[in-house]
Amino acid sequence: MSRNRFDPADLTLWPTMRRLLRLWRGEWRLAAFGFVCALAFTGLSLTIPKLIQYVIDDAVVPRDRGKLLPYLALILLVASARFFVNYVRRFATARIGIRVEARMRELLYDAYLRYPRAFYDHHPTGQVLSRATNDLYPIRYFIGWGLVQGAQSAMMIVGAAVILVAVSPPLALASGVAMPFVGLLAYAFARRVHPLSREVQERKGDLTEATGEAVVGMEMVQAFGREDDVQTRFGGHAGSVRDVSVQQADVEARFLPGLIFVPTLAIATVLLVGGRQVARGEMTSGEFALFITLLLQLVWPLEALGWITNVGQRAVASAGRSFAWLEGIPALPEPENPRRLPDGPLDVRFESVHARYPTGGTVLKGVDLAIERGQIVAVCGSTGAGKTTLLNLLPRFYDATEGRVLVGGVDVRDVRLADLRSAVGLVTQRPILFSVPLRENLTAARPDAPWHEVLAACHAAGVSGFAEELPDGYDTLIGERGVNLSGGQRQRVALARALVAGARVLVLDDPMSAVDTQTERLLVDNLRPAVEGKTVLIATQRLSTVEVADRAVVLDGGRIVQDGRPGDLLAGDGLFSKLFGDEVVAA
Ligand code: TTP
Ligand code: MG
Repeated sequence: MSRNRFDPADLTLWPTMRRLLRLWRGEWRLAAFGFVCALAFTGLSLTIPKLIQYVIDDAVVPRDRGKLLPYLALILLVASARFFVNYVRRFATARIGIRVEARMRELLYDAYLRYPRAFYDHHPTGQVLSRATNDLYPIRYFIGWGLVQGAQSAMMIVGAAVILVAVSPPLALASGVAMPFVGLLAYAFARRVHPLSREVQERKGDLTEATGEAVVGMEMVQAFGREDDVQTRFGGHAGSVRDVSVQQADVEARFLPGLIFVPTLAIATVLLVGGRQVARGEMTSGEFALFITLLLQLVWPLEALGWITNVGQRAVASAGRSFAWLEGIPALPEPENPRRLPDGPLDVRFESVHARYPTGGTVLKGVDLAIERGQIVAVCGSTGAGKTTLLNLLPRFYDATEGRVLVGGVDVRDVRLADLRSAVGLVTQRPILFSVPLRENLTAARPDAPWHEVLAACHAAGVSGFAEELPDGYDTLIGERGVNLSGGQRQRVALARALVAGARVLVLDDPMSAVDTQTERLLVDNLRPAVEGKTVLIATQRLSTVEVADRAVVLDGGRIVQDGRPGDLLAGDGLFSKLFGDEVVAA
């Protein structure tokens, strides 16, 4: 696969441009239309100074009033045509830019959905978000405006140069000398101002993030009396937004007057040199006016070229970064020849499984564990022992670095992800609920679940008790804009959601840590019949949960050090009885 041979460092100018232009492909009609409009615009723009030349030489100087009106009408006609062409061109090209940007964004979102969990461990959320938002603006700007505007500017400059040289080569040379500086100045300006405006954006982002953090953590801030600290930090961020904005304003103040000044030098040259030529009769007054109007008309195209060069550089840089993610970060690989999971209950096997996080040491160092179909196994171990790590291998949130994980006798890497994840249901340690009605949270994994099954799951998971007391029952909106559930209630909703999903292997990561012991007992009693026929792995720190299990295993030092019936393990003097012995005494 070409994916493996990809090196983001290869994304220099041309490879990136090629990829960008590939996103244009569907837009060639609009693009061609844009370029035709640009050509027409250039032609019409160049016609106007020429008409001014004629009106002066033909009507004004000979004082022929009768010819003024027809010339005026002609100039108005050309100007209107130019207005119209410019108008439709902008509609067309803006669409291309917006569509290319949208396509790029879709590609990124699509990739985000497929990236393995490890990707999100190593990329700050802010970066992931801005790559698909702010980072794409230069691309839209360049594709939607820069390319066609650049072509139009180039045509304009060439056309004007040809006309000027044809009229008077020496004057063209003399007045033209200053003009390239307009372009250079515009480029220099863009080069300085763009990083600053980007930085202003970033600092504003920091400010927003800091404010957001303070708002989300307001409880902590107020509880620990950290208001002054937060205020200082906020002040620091606000100050740097101000400082960079001032720098940006300074750069603008330094360059913008220059951009107006340089063209006047060219005009001065025309007045000086051209004025003499007119006086000596070597040039007509009309030609003199042609020079001045054409030079004035060149100012913007020259500035635009300098500006576009810089926008292009930024677009290529930002597109390069996006393509590097799109092509350089492999999604979790899907098997080339996927195997089907057998029907019915599934067994689970870990075969000398090693697992390590890219940032840390090896967490699992050879776990061997075979779980029969329909068995309930409690995975125990002190905090940080690797329970979550072990369970996360089943839905392939991470892959084992060594060894194999098998579900129904099939290596999880040989099953299509969608199949695997519908067979393996998961309740994570800190479950996330969506900001939608409770009903939709419950059926998130299986929207067409029959309502009686949902109710049964809610009964088993202890949701029914509190759901009926919510303001709108099962239709109550959950989350920031609705009702906030307690930690234990959230866990129970997550458990019910996993039961509704109808997975054949249930992976429960400390599902009742936030539930009081009495409720837990009730739940545990309800749970057994609800998971009948399913293979269940429960990571837990609670003896009352372990007691529903047919079997308990203890993780320590990256291996399974104990394995047996919970009652037997408790009677022994291994790690298990150390972990849970106190609870028995307490109870
Ligand atoms: P866990 O597998 O999270 O340990 P645990 O689930 O047994 O602990 P708890 O009872 O508190 O839930 O972590 C094992 C080690 O792996 C620990 O040192 C932290 C590390 N780790 C990471 O580096 N990255 C991760 O994403 C996770 C989950 C753990
Ligand atoms: Mg854990």
